[in-house]
Amino acid sequence: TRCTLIGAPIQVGAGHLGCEMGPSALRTAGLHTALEELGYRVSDLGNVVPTDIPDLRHPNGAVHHLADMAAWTALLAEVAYRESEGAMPIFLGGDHALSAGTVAGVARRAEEAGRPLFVLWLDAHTDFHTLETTQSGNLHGVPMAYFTGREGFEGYLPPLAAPVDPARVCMIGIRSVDPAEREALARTAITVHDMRMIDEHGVGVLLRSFLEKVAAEDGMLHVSLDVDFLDPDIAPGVGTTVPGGATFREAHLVMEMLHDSGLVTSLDLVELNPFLDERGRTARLLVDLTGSLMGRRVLDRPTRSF
Ligand code: DIR
Ligand code: MN
Ligand code: MN
Ligand code: MN
Repeated sequence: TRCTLIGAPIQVGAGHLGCEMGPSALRTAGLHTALEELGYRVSDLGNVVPTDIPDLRHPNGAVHHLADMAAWTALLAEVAYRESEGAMPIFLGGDHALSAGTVAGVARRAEEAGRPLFVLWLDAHTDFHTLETTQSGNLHGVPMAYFTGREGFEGYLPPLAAPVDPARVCMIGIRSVDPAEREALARTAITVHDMRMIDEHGVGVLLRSFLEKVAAEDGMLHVSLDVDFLDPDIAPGVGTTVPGGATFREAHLVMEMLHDSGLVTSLDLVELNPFLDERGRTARLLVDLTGSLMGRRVLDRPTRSF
């Protein structure tokens, strides 16, 4: 099997600078080698960066860097579509605004393959704002609304080839939702598992029921991993830490179950901010989690301390 690394150093969707260094930190932490050790043929395309930034403004004055996000979305949708044939693309972020493009692109690929696309969203946040409802104006808060086809993006972000059916989206790890997002989510079929659900049922039970749905429909599965899904104690390298996140083992269990399912066809690693990290600790954890997602088992983990 082949996997393709694609750096997407977008940082203007977040409220802090630094995600631009994310792809470099993931490479430095040994992502390429970790995948090769698991038997994959890995190609690294380097970083992609958009060149034509359109002139775009939105009536919501809080919104910033909309033109940049539009250009990134168009570019990444194209790259994700192209690279999701015959290999598994792994997108190295960059902030979560990049998922507007990556999910749009793999959704187009799935539609062409005649298979439904499912999305597993591992995040403290739901990222379900529209350009109207965002108060921070940070556009990493809107990708979920965009690729599920919510209204209000027409004329701003590229038209979607294939919107993702909200009934095929599952969010896990949620613990910071703005009022406008909460109201909008209540009117969709998106499955939202907050941290309390993890506490009460265990993450394995929640994930298993979603994976059964994906398998039953022979779906493709895109996984989008936001660093702030993880507890800040184990993953400090992110600009939007929220207390009470997934533990080390909860996160690895998710990844191990994803591997066993054999369903994952594309992956985003987003929001890593190396400027805020502690000597590469969060970057190494992401590489390790990717290792579990790609087949490393507890008994083959290298013995090293964190
Ligand atoms: C908040 C935080 N909902 C906002 N969002 C995200 O700014 O819209 N933080 N995605 O990582
Ligand atoms: Mn923010
Ligand atoms: Mn996010
Ligand atoms: Mn988040």
